[in-house]
Amino acid sequence: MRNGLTMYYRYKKIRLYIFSLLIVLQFISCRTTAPIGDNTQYQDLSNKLGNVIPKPVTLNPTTGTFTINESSKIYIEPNNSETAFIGQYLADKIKSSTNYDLVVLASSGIPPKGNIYLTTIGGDPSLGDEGYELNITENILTLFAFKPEGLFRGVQTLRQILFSSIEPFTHYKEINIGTGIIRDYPRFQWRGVMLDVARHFFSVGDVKKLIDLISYYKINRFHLHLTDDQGWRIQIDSYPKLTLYGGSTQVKGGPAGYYTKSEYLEIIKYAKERYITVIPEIDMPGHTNAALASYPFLNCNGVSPSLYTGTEVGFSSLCTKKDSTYIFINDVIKEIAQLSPGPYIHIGGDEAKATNSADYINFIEKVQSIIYSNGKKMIGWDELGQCKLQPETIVQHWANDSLALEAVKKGVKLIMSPASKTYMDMKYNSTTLLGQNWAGYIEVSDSYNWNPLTQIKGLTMNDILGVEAPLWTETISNLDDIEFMFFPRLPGIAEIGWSPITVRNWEEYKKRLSVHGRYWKKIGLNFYHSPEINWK
Ligand code: TNX
Repeated sequence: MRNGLTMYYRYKKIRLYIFSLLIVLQFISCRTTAPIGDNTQYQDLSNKLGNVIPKPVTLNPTTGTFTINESSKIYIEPNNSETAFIGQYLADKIKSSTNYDLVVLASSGIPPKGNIYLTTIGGDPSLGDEGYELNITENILTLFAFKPEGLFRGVQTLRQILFSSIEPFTHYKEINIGTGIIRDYPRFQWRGVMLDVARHFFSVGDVKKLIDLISYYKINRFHLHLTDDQGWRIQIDSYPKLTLYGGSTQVKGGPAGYYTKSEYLEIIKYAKERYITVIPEIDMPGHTNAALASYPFLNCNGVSPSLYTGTEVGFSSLCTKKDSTYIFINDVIKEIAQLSPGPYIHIGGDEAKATNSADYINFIEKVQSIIYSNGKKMIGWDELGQCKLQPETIVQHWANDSLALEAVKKGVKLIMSPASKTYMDMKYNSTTLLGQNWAGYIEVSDSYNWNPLTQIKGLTMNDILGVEAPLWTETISNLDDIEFMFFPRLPGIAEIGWSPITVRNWEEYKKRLSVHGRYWKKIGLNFYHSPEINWK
């Protein structure tokens, strides 16, 4: 009996060994570079160039096939370091998804068959700074643009075509993609994403990962909400306690942090390499508890409150009546302006419920002069609509239609971030664990099905600079959470900002989005598997 049992266990053990060996072998065969032929099985998914988000302005597929393989090269125009950088960026992205190690070479003429060519030579000015033309023939794939920025946007289109035509991270002997011509440029110049790093703090590494993800969808503005009641997140040399004390905690308490100037510059550089402008926001006069806690003189009674780790809004205010407050603001703005290559500084101005309306208006107008005297243009939320505004000031619409319209009547332009459509911290539905619901639930279709032009009655195209999707982080505390709230809603906002309204259609968009889901699964993105989408 005992013997029988031993035999039985030995048999089970051998079976386990064989089983494990099979798993290891299978794993190796998936991972190795053994060619598995071409990607014909995914050709239908490539839908003849059709799975691009945002949807291109014009897309004319032809019936041919363009093939790249391991020995294809990326040719770029000579003597242009920006184009060279973009060429290498494309090579790196292709390498990480296909394992093809494509060489980047300068070429003074049209390169040979089977290659990729990026050029701004003879670029068509009517494409604008961000437009591009992707011309794929059986012989060669050429990306033309008027500016390198346009090449970069076009490279995202190319990456998407490539990755929707294959199983990413699989090694192919050759990859076939459909031929045709895409001519493309944005509807709006402002296509932004905002991240609140004040309620919860996020590392430079996390921020870079987010920048990478949004650049895939042609986002060109990255707004950092750097200060709020719960934390001050950017180093200011003239007021070190803002970060050392004011940046020490976050929502629910515990240690947090801030960006040193060199870290902040690293973020700006990383964004700039992706043709994204960083917009710093220093919120005032409300949302300032972290500053008030750090420096008693900023309070009307000269007494600092404690640090705040809750999630209420609208209770704090800088003392709008003291001259020293404006000296402080000028000092801070001067340092931020020196750090920022971009033309804008966002001053918040929202939910200043602890400041009366006359004081508020006076405060914003003074701050506006400070911003312009430091060589920058001012941006603020809806509430700015009550104030006298400079023509170059921009209002970011979030909740108050009539204040936004007032601003427009004063001649300023709007960034459209209506909370009920673009607030990425709103829950998808009542079962979503993260997020809030004060502006309603926002399913993928809700954030896709709206038009910035008709969102507020009485706007014209000339009044609208573009769209932005903010993520407030009262309930969001890590990169997984950030991904879950942005995906899959952000690509829809990106499409609203880029694509003409005439090419947008939810039923058709859903199909494209599902193909992107395949890619997200591969890169381990933590996205919401919305039941509205038939995920591949
Ligand atoms: C409103 S939007 C705010 C933020 C909150 C957000 C939460 C805006 C200008 N202010 O302070 O974080 O709601 O959804």
